[in-house]
Amino acid sequence: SRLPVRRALISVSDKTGLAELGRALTDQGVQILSTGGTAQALRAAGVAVTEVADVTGYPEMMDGRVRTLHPAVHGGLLALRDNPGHVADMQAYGIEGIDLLVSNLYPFEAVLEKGASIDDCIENIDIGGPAMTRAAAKNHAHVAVVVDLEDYAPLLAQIAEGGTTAAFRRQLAQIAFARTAAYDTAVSTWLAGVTGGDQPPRRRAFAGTLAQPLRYGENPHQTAAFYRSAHARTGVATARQWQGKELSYNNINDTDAAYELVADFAAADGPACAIIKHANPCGVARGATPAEAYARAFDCDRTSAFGGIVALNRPLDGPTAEEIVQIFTEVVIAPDADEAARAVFARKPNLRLLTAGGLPDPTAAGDVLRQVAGGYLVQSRDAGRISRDDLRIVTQVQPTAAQLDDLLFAWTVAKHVKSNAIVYARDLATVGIGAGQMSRIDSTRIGRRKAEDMAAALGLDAPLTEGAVVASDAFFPFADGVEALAEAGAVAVIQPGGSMRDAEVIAAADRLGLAMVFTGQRHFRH
Ligand code: 93A
Repeated sequence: SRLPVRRALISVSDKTGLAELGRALTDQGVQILSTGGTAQALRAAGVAVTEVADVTGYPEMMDGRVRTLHPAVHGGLLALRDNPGHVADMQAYGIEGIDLLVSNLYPFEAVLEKGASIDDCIENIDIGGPAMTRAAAKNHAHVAVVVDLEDYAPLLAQIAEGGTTAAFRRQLAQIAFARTAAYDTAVSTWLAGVTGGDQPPRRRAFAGTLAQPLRYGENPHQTAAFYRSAHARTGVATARQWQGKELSYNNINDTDAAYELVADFAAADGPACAIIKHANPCGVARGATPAEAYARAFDCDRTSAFGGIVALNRPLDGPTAEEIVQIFTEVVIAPDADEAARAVFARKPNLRLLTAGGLPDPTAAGDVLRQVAGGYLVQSRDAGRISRDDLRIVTQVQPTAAQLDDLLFAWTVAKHVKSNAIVYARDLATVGIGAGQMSRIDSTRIGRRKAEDMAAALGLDAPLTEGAVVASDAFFPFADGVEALAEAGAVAVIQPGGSMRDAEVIAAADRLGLAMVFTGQRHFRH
């Protein structure tokens, strides 16, 4: 029960593979209708075509805005061939059936990406193309619709076998509606940006194109794919991979966490490095050089760093690469990598090396999407930032200037640690991180224990938490958390404040001789 293709309408902006397609269809005896530019390209390739204008009896008008929007086209695409009423209408109005539509749309997304003017973007919103595509897809019982260059070959294979199968046409229809949905979403997302304002759009749409089918998801029994959004920011989705195996689902997730973290250290902060495991940092440090930043990040938790993801906010150089390849590392991402660094990494062919070209703007607007059963949650990115002027010192003991630097460093790291997050830091390097615990006090204990383990491994007299500062992503509900920090030897604390028991918490800090500052901003991350 294959449906033969007798009459095809081809209207494409992207003319890749068009000549070959036209010739192959003609060889199979298919009559071809086309819009102006497509007809011209086909004729130039020696393929005979009929202009749509000759079928509709109207020339292309209004700068091409109205060309295929006519019953001779849409009736030909939408008519049910086995419905006597439809057949009678076709005869009454002289409409001939169209069995195949090959269409790709005005390149709205590409024009937008080039930074075109609003008027240019508007003119590149295709109306006739999506209308035909949707009509043909709706009527897939009788019509095959191809919107993807990838489907030219399978289409021709089916026609060579006598026609298209119902299953193939249904699959093509699904692809077609996905394309028009993504297209309109790109337009809507762009308009939301053009209209501006702080009001979230009343209705939101999310557009993405398949960047990479993934071998599996978080676990091998899960399927997965990687989509690049219509307005991709600098980061893992647009980075260049120089070497190494294909990125996995978990690699992409962790690489994103790592790169977003280091991007939060501004140019003025100098080199910064983050090592990530399971989307949490196991070491973050600033340094005079990228190599020093890496070495100091590594020293926070050498055990966990094995098989980690390393991100730097500075181009990779040879010395940094030499440090990194000392242990097994899954992924390295940085804005760039010089020749010396690339030569070092080439010795470890399994290591995935990515360069992103630049750093994402941590203050950029954007949406974060999370799925829940039966729906999804949308929120704006956590672009919250504080500076020294936003801090309120609440204790009798004042933090020193160096402690303030460390407190702000720890606070920036804590923003990227799953809640409940506790980050111990010293001299602009983390020395103990407690992540993802259900109780804040457990996170304080875990961070401390990690510092003790490292002190033992490095042969230090005392864990580096002694004399360290601490960041807490959310307020302390009780004084016990602060008591635990003091017990670990911490000397200064940064936290949002705002607990019902702030007075008790501050009193405990005063009693224990700690300095404490409030940020007034929380950084939950789940
Ligand atoms: O300007 S439109 O929105 N109005 C139309 O009637 C129409 N018909 C086809 N855009 C229209 N198209 C689009 O023209 C197709 O989707 C395709 O992208 C393009 C092909 O134009 P040409 O054959 O002149 O290169």
